Amino acid sequence: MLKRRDFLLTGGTLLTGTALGLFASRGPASAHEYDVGHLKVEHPWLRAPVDGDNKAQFYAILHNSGATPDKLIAVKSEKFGKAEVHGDAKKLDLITPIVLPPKSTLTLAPGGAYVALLDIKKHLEVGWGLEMTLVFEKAGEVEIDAAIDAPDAAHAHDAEAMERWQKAHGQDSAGPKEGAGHQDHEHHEHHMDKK
Ligand SMILES: [Cu+2]
Repeated sequence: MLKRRDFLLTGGTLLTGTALGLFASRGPASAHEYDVGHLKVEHPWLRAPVDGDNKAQFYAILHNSGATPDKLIAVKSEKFGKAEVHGDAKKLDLITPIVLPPKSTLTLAPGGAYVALLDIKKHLEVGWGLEMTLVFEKAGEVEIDAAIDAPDAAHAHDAEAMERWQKAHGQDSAGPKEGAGHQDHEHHEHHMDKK
């Protein structure tokens, strides 16, 4: 009993590793978010590479409830070679940190600041998830599970883009197959709920 209770409590708090991450992002259907220090990372997602390509773009909604600025300085995952943070939407060819002013919300979205994921080593299945680590200058590191959206998705969990992608790839519109308890699928159940 004690074990089970500990287990649940742990699962409801911050992510500290892959094993816990499996459970930490479940719960209410809308809770696709992660806390680290004064920061909250909401709906992390990425545009999957177009067919034959090996780079993707990462986005999220970043909240800083703290009294001091912070910066997203790096993104890591075993699944890609490197990431470049493009924090200045006016100079997207430059690699600059994504700056989070105090008491602010910053939405990374297509056309603005983003993180380029390069040299992707694994096929990223649209509709599933990618585990990654975000590195903030002050708040430190947090493990997240980013939703893998279609290459032309306009926002996180873009169901229309997903449907187009599925049609173009000969899949029905029922979403990814019910993998037997596959963690990535469970992470993004809320996406399926929206249909
Ligand atoms: Cu989400």
